Amino acid sequence: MSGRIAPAVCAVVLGTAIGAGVGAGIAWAAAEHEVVQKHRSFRPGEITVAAGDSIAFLNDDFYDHNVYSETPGSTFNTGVQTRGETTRVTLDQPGTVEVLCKIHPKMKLIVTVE
Ligand SMILES: [Cu+2]
Repeated sequence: MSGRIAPAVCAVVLGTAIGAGVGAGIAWAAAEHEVVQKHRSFRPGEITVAAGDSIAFLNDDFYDHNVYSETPGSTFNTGVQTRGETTRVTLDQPGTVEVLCKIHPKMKLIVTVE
């Protein structure tokens, strides 16, 4: 082999490192996801994120919104957001998080935190 590592060996080593990292709950690089509030609804209406990721809630609507969650372990309240405002929320607890708007009861976002 004269000092070189075969590609197949590299792939196995990399795969093992990633597997160990996930198993230990290590956050590699927390991602940010965007959810837009438009026409009195969340877009998208469902999103899957990794624990430790953040969601940027952008109000791109003609109305004020007030995003919140009362899901145990993932409670938050952005307060009233006016048009053009973005508020970031970090979700650390794996599970299903129900996100609602205090101003518009029909608005609902389901976040799956893995
Ligand atoms: Cu709203």
